[in-house]
Amino acid sequence: MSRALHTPARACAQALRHPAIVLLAATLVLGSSTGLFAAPAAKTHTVNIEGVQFLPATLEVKAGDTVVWKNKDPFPHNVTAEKKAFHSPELGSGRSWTFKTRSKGEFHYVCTLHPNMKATLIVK
Ligand SMILES: [Cu+2]
Repeated sequence: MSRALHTPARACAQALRHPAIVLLAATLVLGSSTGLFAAPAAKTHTVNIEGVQFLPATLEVKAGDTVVWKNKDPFPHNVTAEKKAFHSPELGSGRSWTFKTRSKGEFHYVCTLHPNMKATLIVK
């Protein structure tokens, strides 16, 4: 009789040990996705195009961040980096262009329609 009670108890203990491992694994996965172990989540930055200028003229972001250029002028502009590291289509009034950064570096860019419009995107 005592053996009959002992065996199910041990089986129960083994079954409990297993979920504990699952729980630990789940905690680790959750921890990495919530930023406990991983780098902070990517951000989105905005550069306004207004008064024939890029504002801010210099923007520093982290690789993986996204940059959105918004044309607030009543006429078209574009965003064209040196060596075409990135290059938007022509952006009509009110249009925006989104670019997700990948490579690190200092990128000087202009609007080819108004070459005096110069700005810099620094990706760290
Ligand atoms: Cu322009």
